[in-house]
Amino acid sequence: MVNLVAGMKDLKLWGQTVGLIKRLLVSMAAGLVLFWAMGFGVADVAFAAAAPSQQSLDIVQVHLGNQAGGLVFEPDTLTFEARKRYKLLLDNPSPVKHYFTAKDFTDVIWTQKVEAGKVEVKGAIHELELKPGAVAEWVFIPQKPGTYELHCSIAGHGETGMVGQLSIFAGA
Ligand SMILES: [Cu+2]
Repeated sequence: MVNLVAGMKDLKLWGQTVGLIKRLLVSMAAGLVLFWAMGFGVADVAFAAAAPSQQSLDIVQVHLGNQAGGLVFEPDTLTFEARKRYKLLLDNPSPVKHYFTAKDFTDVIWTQKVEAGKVEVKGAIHELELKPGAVAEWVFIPQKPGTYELHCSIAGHGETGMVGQLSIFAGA
């Protein structure tokens, strides 16, 4: 799918989104078996069509824990607009490791990449573990409006308040 996105960008087809979607639908109908054989779900193809990689990027920062060792997400409530592109900056300023676990949320976003250090990870991601001092960037486009839970899956952390709420609202 990354190659597909890059290819579309190269061909400067993003300005013709409607035509592109029509063509995608036609090619999906004609070549559904091929898409599946290549490992692309129909949903992934649709997400790619809605994900122009040069679209503007809203930056949102979330700290996992704090320097005092608090078991919290700061902030713990985030709101996203469907079909906008976001860069979620995660860091862990605390002395212990934490998880950013939000399975239902990650099921309804299209992840462009997760970048940590010099590594970029492509494709679906369900949770990230950040060791003390770690930073990661998660670039994605929310798709389905709703309210989804966030927690840290380290034993005892979610139970003592390391939880949050991720909301997606329908855009214009
Ligand atoms: Cu934690």
